[in-house]
Amino acid sequence: MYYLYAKIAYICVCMKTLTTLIWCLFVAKLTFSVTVYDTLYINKAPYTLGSFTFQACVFNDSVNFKLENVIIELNEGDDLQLHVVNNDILEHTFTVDGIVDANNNIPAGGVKDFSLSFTTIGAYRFYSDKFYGKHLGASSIIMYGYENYPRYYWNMFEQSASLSQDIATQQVNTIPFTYQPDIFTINLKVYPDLENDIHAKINQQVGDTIYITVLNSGKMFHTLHFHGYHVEIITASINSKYNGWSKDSFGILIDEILLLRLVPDQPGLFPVHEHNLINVTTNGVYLGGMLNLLNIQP
Ligand SMILES: [Cu+2]
Repeated sequence: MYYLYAKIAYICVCMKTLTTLIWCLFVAKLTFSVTVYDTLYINKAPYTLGSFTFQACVFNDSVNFKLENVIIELNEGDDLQLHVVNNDILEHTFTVDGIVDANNNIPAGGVKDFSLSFTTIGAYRFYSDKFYGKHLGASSIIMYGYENYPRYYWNMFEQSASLSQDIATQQVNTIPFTYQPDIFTINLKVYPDLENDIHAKINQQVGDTIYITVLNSGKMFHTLHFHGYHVEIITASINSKYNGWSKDSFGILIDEILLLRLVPDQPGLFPVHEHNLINVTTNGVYLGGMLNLLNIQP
């Protein structure tokens, strides 16, 4: 009889442990899905790169203009609560392809809050869809998921000094057929400055699984050529026939975002660059512009 009581007591303890375990897993799931709060500032200012002076409009992390765009990284399951401050004297939008495309105007000098939820892991473009916004550089990346892997970001953009002045003063509202950029940038930097960009230069090891987001925020078609490795194109937002291809060179259409997976199979220091070599110059001097490095340790 005592044995039976002991057996029942043992089963009860086991059930309680199991219930506790299920409860813990439930709470853990709840706590893993968090709301991330962030503030973006739309800032506009002239800047000098090479020997040219441009007008730039960017999404910064403070009221002070910096020649860079914020990159937003979210874990899978996270929601984003965003406060956007427009420091420009012109109206802008906060637009995310497929996520935020209505009621998203932010008046000049005004603010607006946005709540974002994502259902598919991957890379998303956010930008001001005003002509004088995205064509002055207000275009960047939200990465949702892949948080357990190294993630890198290459935001390709090029600009003409005189055109940027005309865009800023709203004297043009289309890209002229004769458009000829003076400067070619990744993350608004040129080689060799890109060597110090933690989002651009890849420092990893053989066998790592690396995710690279490539965004074409520019006004022309871009191409990339990898030396040393092939990459798998996970998703291409416009040219979806690329999906699943393993290539060392490919194009990125205007406004397109690509998610790439690189698993290096050999050590070395290799370049990855725009395949149109004019785009690998700064002030007409080769090497510059859109040239980036892959540093892979054994
Ligand atoms: Cu090459």
